[in-house]
Amino acid sequence: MLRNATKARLLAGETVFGCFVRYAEPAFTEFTAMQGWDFLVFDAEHGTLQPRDIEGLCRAAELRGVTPLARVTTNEAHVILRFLDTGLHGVQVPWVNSAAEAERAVRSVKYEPLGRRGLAGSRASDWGMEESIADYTQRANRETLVVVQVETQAAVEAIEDLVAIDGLDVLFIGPTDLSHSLGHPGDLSHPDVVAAMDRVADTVLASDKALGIFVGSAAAARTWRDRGARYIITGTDGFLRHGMQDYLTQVRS
Ligand code: 3PY
Ligand code: MG
Repeated sequence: MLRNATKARLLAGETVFGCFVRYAEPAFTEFTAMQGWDFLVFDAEHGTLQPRDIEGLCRAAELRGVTPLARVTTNEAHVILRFLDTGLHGVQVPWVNSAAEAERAVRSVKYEPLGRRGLAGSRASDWGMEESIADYTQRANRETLVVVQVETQAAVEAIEDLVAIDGLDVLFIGPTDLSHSLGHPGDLSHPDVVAAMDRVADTVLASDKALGIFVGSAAAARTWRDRGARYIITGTDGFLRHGMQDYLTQVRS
């Protein structure tokens, strides 16, 4: 039964912390969920996760009371549908560069009258066994989180239009792709990249949408939290890498 605690916390003005997961092993998701995250984002954009994997990962996250989301591969209705049918509580859509693309993402996620998401019995609707399909569609429209990634120069230039789109919950800065798009791949502290992120942040913070961002460290998370970002994601790989390297450095010194 879909009850999106992360969306409820965002609507209450709170800040939520999440983590990308790229591995298809449900036990790893369950273990990660038990660390106390608000939400996990199964990353199908970068990596090998498929909807079939994600259905199992959703169960593992729900079992531990953590909101399951996925970053989908692309902004296409038939692709987003296959992810959402697994029972995800929302999606994060990469490379959304214009108001029309943001509207397309919302239409793919929402049922009538807000969108055109394909309707059938699936895990998302408890196969129609818990409530009527009509009630399910209205609940899904309320509960499902829509996050779009702002990670190109075009998206930065369209940011005033993007924040005006109904049905979007979070505008999420993707710093790495943004640096690439601006001609400074990987240089997140280049003045052009900083200026672009500032423009996006200021515009989103002045709107009724939540600001999201990817961070590589707790220090960066705190900086963005203090600035007003309320949907903050890091990744499991950084923890694994630093923990392992730290251990090996200590035992070999
Ligand atoms: C980026 O930095 O491009 C991202 O998409 C982060 O998640
Ligand atoms: Mg990106």
